Amino acid sequence: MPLYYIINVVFFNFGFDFKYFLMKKTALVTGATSGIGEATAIILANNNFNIIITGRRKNRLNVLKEKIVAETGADVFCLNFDIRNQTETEKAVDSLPSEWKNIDILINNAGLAVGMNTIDEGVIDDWERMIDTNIKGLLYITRKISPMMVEKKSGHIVNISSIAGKETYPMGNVYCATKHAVESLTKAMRIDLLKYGIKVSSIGPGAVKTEFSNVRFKGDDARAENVYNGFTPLAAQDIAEAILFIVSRPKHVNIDDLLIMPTDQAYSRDFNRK
Ligand code: NDP
Ligand code: 8X3
Repeated sequence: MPLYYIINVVFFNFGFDFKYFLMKKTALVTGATSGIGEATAIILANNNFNIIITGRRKNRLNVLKEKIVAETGADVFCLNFDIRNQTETEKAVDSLPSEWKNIDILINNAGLAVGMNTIDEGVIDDWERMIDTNIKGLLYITRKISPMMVEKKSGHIVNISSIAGKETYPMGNVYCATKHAVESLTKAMRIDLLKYGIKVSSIGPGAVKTEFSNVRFKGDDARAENVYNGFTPLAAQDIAEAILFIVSRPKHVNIDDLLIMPTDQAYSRDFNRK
């Protein structure tokens, strides 16, 4: 008789279906309220994962949860916090019910670019928002989740880097530096977690049409739209499909690094605009 069946019978009276948690893996996706994170949460839910979705916009989390539950039948848990705040991040993870703490996959996706200026005209607050989110936030959540993976000697961390983590382009200074840091931290995590059998992967997209440019240009939507003029950018779904590929490889296979570009983009600065 399968173990989940026995446990289910035991817990049946409490109305709790343990079968789910024994058969499905759990993925935590940071920054799931839009773009790549949202598409990733949906595709993983469609592929037998239960999902923890995180972000600052609580209403968006609730709407996404309803959609995923209705469309996929996956279980979804919302964690509403600002990843720049270490205390909030720790409290959010601590607040997970015990059956949700068995996290198999951490998708470190929450991130942003703010502003585009030369270094001499840089806005300090923009710099701090990028450093606090893309580097420190990624570290806070990883510091919280990785010991759980170490304890069970399995897990997979997928860091969302960028072409900006491989190259530096004009006025991209601090954003590029944060994504170079993500590349470096990915390598460091892989070395430190190697002996526990924990996989660490990095995925670096070129231009993806999400809310990224609207955020970068602080709500100047016309300027944001202009970024994608005359060529076909990647869609969030393209990256989500690659993430699904990465996390569904056999146990002995790790995808270290995946750089994904629009066909119409070469490196960070060359675009085939019609
Ligand atoms: P979006 O702006 O569409 O999504 C960003 C997500 O990050 C949102 O869910 C947002 O949630 C979350 N986030 C931002 N700041 C915080 C914070 N302080 N606390 C918690 N969550 C936060 O952009 P993308 O989907 O494009 O970006 C996702 C990742 O992909 C980022 O790391 C980005 O750097 C990277 N990337 C994007 C590319 C692109 O061209 N779009 C290319 C290469 C990499 P909320 O606002 O609700 O908190
Ligand atoms: C986002 C892509 O080229 O705007 O990371 O930096 S780019």
